[in-house]
Amino acid sequence: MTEWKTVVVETDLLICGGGMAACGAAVETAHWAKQRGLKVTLVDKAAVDRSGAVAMGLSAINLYVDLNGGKNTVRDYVDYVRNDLMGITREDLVANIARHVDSTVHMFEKWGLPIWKDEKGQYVHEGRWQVMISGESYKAIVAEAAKKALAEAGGEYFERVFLTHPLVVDGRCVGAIGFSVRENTIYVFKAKAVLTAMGGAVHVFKPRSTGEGIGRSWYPPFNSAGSAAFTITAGAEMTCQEVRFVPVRFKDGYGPVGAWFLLFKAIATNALGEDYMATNDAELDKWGPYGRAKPTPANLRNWLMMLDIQKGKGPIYMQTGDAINNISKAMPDEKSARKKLKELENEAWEDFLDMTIAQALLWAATNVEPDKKPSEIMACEPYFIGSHSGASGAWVSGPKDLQTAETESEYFWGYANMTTVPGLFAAGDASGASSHKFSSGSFTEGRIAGKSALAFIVDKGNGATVSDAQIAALAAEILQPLATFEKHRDDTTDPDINPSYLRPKQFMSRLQKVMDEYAGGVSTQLATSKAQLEKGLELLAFLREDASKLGAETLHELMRCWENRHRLLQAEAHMRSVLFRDETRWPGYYVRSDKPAMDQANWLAFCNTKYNRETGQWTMVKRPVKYLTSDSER
Ligand code: SFD
Ligand code: AMP
Repeated sequence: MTEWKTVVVETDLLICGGGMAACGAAVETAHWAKQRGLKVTLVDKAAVDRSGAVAMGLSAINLYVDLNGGKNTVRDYVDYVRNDLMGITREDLVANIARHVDSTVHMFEKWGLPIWKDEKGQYVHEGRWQVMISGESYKAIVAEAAKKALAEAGGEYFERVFLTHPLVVDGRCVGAIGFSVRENTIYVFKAKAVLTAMGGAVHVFKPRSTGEGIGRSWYPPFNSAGSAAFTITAGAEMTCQEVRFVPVRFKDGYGPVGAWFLLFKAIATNALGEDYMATNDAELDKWGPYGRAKPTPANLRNWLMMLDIQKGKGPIYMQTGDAINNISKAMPDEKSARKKLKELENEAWEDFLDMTIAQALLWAATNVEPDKKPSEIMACEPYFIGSHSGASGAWVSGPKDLQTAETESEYFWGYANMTTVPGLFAAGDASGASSHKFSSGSFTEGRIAGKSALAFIVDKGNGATVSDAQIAALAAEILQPLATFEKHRDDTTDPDINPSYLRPKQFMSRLQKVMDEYAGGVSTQLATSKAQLEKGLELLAFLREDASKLGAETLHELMRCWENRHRLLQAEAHMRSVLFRDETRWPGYYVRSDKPAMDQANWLAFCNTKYNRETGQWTMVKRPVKYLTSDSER
């Protein structure tokens, strides 16, 4: 094998990832670190300008509370999130983000992000919480601010370094290790505190896009379970690993629906032209206090749609033409109606071009004129994402000042957003049970977590030193796939078919097949059961055995190997949590066919899990859901 070198970087705070939460942490901590003479280092597997979920841009900021506008309160937002997640929410975490998020949005605007304004100079809202942006360059704008802040504070950032493992000594997280995806270099980052913000997990489940469309997904494929694997491996308690997110999107291009439903007030119908939300309305009574919540929780909106598909009433269509024509026809005269129609048409295309360009291409390729022809929508494959309408992530401490006498002993352990591993913090997709943060909330949570990590550093100082032997063992493990491929590559004439190794794509296909067929993927209409999950876990154990036989031909493939090892941990945490939660709480995200109803008496609780890296054992534990106020106080 070619020579490899090892670079050791010493820092105070290590930020893992370069997405929204990481950039938030960089901007915030650079300010405080400079005052304290501390060093902040950020590490991204890609280039920060275009990395993570916002790489392509976005067309809306989905979380803006507008506290100063006075129309909403933090409590309103917390109620919205709690209802949308069928009661399973850490209100302290949601409130902490909601009370700070507006200042984040104002910062984005100051840095040059164009936010739509009406004639009175007010933000144009998509819905109650969402504001419209011309956001093709959203990530580049945010990245520029983060990099500038780091530079001014004497910090550093590393791009194209893929982090594989946390460094844990005596139970405290003291850094991370990974490798460059461009040159033969192992990177060791030694830190006093570590913030993980490496996004969610895509391609754990088999995607709908296969064959010529393979790789296309709603959430970015480069979010490959880095956060989950990092915190799971470190031994942190994880939460809501069963709460996957299944978004409804325009079919095959994965274009967003929010602007259509909220801004254009469109209705989606079945193939018979029926509004499934109206015709299936009675179903909502089955889902406890949440079925009648306003707005209807996202998973229940999916579920009512899926019921029609099961009845043979699909496909489902977004009635784009009706929506656009209804708005333009309401104009006072024909000339302004025509003008409005053009304006709406522009906005519809911009919505896709700002954040899901492939959908615009698909529209163009299939001659779609949105004012004339409806477009098919469908429920996607499941994703793991703590920042949108799913909730999976690490179990983190809340802020002290928001705790009540009932919550403090359960939800607070010293530093906001610290996981149960001292020195390891999490934000954005990486932290669980605080959904609906979106881009602005993730950035905000990064700010909160970063500042809290600095407080930890100031209080606790140095951790134990990671030994050279530990580093050498991890480096050997990281590079093993290259050695395996090199050793056996000439054993066969076709490098894809070899009894001594499997390539990362083959590994991923096997993982996805197990998840799809046994854990409730799209081919089973998101349904699974105890027996299916048990069988799936048996198959995952074999896959885990084969993980040590992964082979990599190039650095890029080495990254693919580690992405898939990360996905495997996310998959296992998910299956075990779906098995543990003995009910169906989020139909539309998944159904436990053997337990098809919600069980408020036993399962209004968090399902948490912990992994022991030495023994490979998982432990499941139920944690209580405690709200900040009683129903009568709201
Ligand atoms: O509506 C490693 N999101 C939307 N948010 C909004 O506010 N408005 C919208 O309009 C949104 N829509 C939307 C959204 C996302 C996507 C993909 C689409 C549409 C098509 C959600 C937000 O984008 C999301 O909530 C935040 O970005 C989450 O932030 P964060 O920081 O948790 O994750 P990230 O930004 O993806 O960054 C992850 C970073 O980690 C790096 N990374 N680095 C080193 N080593 C490893 N092993 C790593 N693994 C990953 C990544 O490179 C990246 O830098 S709407 O349609 O839903
Ligand atoms: P999406 O494009 O589906 O990610 O949605 C963007 C935002 O609009 C998110 O905050 C969603 O929760 C919200 N949203 C989308 N569709 C609806 C709907 N039909 N009713 C209420 N909120 C919605």
